[in-house]
Amino acid sequence: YHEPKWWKEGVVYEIYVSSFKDSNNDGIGDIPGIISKLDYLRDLGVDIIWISPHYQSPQIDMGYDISDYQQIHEPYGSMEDVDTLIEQIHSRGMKIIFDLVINHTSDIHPWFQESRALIDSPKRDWYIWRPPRYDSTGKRCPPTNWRSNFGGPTWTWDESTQQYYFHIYSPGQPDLNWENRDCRRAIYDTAIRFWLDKGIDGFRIDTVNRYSKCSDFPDAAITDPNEETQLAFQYFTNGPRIHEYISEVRSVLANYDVFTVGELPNTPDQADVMRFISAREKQLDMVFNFDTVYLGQTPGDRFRLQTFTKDDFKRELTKWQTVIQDTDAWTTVFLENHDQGRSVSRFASDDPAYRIQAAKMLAIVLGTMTGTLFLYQGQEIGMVNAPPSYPVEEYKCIRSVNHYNNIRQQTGDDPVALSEALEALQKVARDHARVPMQWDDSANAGFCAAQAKPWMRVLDSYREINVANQVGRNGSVFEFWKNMIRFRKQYRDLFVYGVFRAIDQHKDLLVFIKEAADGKRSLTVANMCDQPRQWTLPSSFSDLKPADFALSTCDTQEFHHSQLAAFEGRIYVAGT
Ligand code: TEU
Ligand code: CA
Repeated sequence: YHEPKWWKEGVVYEIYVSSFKDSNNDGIGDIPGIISKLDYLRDLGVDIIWISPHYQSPQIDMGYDISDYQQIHEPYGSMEDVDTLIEQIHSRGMKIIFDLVINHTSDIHPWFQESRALIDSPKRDWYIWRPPRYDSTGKRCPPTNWRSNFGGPTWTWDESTQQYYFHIYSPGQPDLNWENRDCRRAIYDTAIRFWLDKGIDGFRIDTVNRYSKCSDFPDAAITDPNEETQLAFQYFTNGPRIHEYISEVRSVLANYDVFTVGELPNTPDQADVMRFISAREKQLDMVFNFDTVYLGQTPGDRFRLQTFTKDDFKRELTKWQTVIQDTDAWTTVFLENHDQGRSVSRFASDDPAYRIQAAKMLAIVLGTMTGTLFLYQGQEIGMVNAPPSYPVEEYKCIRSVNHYNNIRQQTGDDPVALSEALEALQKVARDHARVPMQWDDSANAGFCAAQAKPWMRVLDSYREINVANQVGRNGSVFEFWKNMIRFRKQYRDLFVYGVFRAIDQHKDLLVFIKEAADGKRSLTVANMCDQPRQWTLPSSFSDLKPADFALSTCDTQEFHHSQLAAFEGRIYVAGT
């Protein structure tokens, strides 16, 4: 049994501010642009809007490098615009959450500037500084051999004070030292209380399990002998004081009706996850587990592609459904965000012959799963990855650019290695989610005016895949999602809160049952391949009536013929 809450039932929609809607034609999405699309989101059935970081930032990592927690990134608009956004969202009965990025700041944040200025600066200890080591030849080396998330060492040398500072991400994102109490207090006041007092409804918490680092900073085992740095997640993920810190954050939030959803990278162990999400632990309300979206990538080496099967997909996608069942924990349901390629391309098919069916099939699967449902902008119209012909210069993400440049350097521009690198970008780069939203079929897809230059190139697929030709059109992906969301809310006992049971059939089929406390039952059937498949009704549904056939991705009138078309999905609801 899960206690009903607004943040469990609400459908969350992530907006990537710079790519959603540009209101003043400087090529960068902005807050007024978001405001102009609120009715569109309301119409889709969105309840909660999460916006990517809108704070002042040099944008080394698209705003996940904050230089002032209380200022707005200028191209996005003013504080007044943000106040208006909050008010306009609330006046439509929706909620808004912000991105909370407090593992690190930008290196131009005044705190870091002060910290780096002098070894005995009062803020020196607000970041993580260490003296160098020297190898047998007397060469200066970083304090550990750890690899950062965007490539290269986790340490950057500071010439003037002759020490290294620590960063899990880029050198432009130094990690805050959570061991320092004054530093933690400053975070709570400036990054958290300030915005709660403006009336927002919660936070998506960036990389929430990395505040506490191991205390002794040992070298990592050498798993890549040819590399200068080694995988070292275990030394800066789920460290010894992490739950103490999150308890503190929680107590700051205690007097507000808000919720938290935290990112939980590199935490495969279920017991570790439960410590974050079990209600009695009083930590977070839910987390994003990345096991599904990591499929096809190598842990710690995103662009080293791996194959995965439909069984892998089914297993990872549904794992938390059963884990949370008999506990007081809650979970999330999602396949996309600003760090991942498009779900239709990665987990179904973006072949023009199938992509509409495929997008609807994924909608049926996600829309009937237990947990808080998160959609990412463009997912509601079935946007797909950039094609293989998208030129490498158009990839802008720091992670993609670093990777490609590394391969160039390491291989001396070897054409085979470069084409492999481009292939990896085409599959799993973060850029696919960051291209402009496709609003209509005018030049620049209606994201900005034709004469303006969007900060990232618009995908050519905007001519076929756009909001204008889907809203109000029968059979479109948008109308399907809208219907699905309405249906999910109508049967929230089943779909949002119900008990999940997987039914093993063919490897290409995902079949599961949901049960509500009052005996209502639903059956979700999805064909995940581009060929028709036979299926059989589970025995517990043998009394199914034609009227129980609730929703299908196909215009079929037959209610349970034994064949599913390519990428067909269906839902049956019995016992109403
Ligand atoms: O992502 C966290 C993040 O990138 C990793 O922990 C990720 O799971 C890992 O790299 C796996 O390969 C957040 C933001 O969503 C992302 O956009 C930021 O770049 C990052 O934090 C740094 O703030
Ligand atoms: Ca703009």
